[in-house]
Amino acid sequence: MLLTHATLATMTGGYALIPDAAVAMEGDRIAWAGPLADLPAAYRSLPEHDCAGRLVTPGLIDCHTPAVFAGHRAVEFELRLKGASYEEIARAGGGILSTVIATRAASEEELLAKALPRVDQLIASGATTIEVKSGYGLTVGDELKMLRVARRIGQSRPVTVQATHLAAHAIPPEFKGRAAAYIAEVALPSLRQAHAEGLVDAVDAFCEGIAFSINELCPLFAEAKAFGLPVKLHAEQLSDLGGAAFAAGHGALSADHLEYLSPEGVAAMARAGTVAVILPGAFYTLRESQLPPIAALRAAGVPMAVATDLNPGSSPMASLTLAMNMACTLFRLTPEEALLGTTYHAARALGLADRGRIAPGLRADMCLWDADHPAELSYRIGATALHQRIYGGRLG
Ligand code: DI6
Repeated sequence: MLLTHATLATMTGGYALIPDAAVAMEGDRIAWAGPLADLPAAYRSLPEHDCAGRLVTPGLIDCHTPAVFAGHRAVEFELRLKGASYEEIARAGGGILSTVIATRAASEEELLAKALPRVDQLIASGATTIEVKSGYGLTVGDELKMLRVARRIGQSRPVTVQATHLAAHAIPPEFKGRAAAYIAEVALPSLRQAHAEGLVDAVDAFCEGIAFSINELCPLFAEAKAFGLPVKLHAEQLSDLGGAAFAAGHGALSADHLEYLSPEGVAAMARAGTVAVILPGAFYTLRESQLPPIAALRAAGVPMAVATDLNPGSSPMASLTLAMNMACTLFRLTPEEALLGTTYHAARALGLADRGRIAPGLRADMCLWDADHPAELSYRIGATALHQRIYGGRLG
């Protein structure tokens, strides 16, 4: 297929636009991209799709979504409005653990049926690749169930799913006060089995006072390394436990949240090339007042990705363009940084070198927008300007 008359943001170097551009595709790959006037003769006879001047960007990538779960937490939303904090609710047995109870009770079929409409909303906001985490099962069987659902989402919808093992998300009541035992008896065995069944692409954990310490996570990251699986970490969301530097020391793909990130953490991430995944939906929902150190990350050259964190507790948000809007308004990212954050840098946060930009050899995942400038994607609040997606070289 050949796209013509596109206003092209390749994201290969910021969002400098190529007006009246063409993109030639062969199979699921991009063969050529540039000004239509320069289109090589070899591609001129491809079936043409006229973009009529629309903005064309790489397909968006949501690199942090615990999108598989049962139940909802609207009651906690009300409790927080009455003054309870996220941590208080978690410590009282609500929070993540309330979603765990509902998720354990749901079958694989039920979880898939509940997840697909959420994924459809992400797709409607321009997503062509999403990450899906486990982390609401917290038994070997239930973590595997969630990871199977993640794989089935990718088979059921035109979207690439990267499955992340997040058994170290919370300590279930049966392991209360025994974090190390939980890691040994649930997190590690579920990781081994998930790896053996080809269900896992990366390993994540929640480093926090209400979850796991660095020391408790060491065996998990060692096991991930033994399997050749990349690691990532929820770090410095509610307090500074040095999680980002720990993750960077393990060559992590990303450290995520980062509101309480220290200058040492920024420096460690810069050294390791660890992507900072910022999650404005959780910041907004929890009415957090501590901002992630965006200026320091920018100054240190740490790549910043933006994701929805689509989950029932801290970020019930299923729109990547809304996440971009919030990243700009709440965190002062530029619209250019926000778009890099849902394309090239999000791909890096997932360890995917074959997408996130429009260039020969990369996957032909793109979005056509009813917009003529990329800043419009971040500027609109809660309205999608998506006209059409191209997924693996196919329209639709
Ligand atoms: N931090 C988050 O924001 C999500 N997970 C995490 O570790 C929220 C999980 C939840 O509240 O259900």
